[in-house]
Amino acid sequence: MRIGIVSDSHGNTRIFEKMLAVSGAAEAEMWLHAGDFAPDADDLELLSEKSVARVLGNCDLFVDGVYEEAIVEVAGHRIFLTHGHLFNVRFDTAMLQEAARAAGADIAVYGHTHIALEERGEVTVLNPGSIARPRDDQRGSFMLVELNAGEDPQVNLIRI
Ligand SMILES: [Mn+2]
Repeated sequence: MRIGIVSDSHGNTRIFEKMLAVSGAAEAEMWLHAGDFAPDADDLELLSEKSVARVLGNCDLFVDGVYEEAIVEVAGHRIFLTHGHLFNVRFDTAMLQEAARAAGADIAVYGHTHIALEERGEVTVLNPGSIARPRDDQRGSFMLVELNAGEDPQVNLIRI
């Protein structure tokens, strides 16, 4: 099963049209939005016609029913989704990995740094970078991830 991961759209929801036009993106069966801004996930839901799990970022105001962490169970995997600012991610992902392990997750997804990252270990750690305000490239980025039970996730980082 394919999922899409996006973060840090910061209100630039028009960029989702460009993202969804990328080959393969329309086949994502669900999306994760790692925050900043969490309400942008509503626009992504409308555009993609798929459900979008989301969490609050440090730039997000309180949104009813949206929290700073979420667990998403999909295709035999358990994903710990959080924005990252509460887990010292500008330093490293150790604290995030520990929280994911404690939650029984095999995948941790975060954003916040606006820098894409893929780390493989006991927990697979993924940051799609920022779709709207990248700090690691001129182009925004997102991820398409193939998830199958009992297999390591296959991760494609895509620049738009
Ligand atoms: Mn942030």
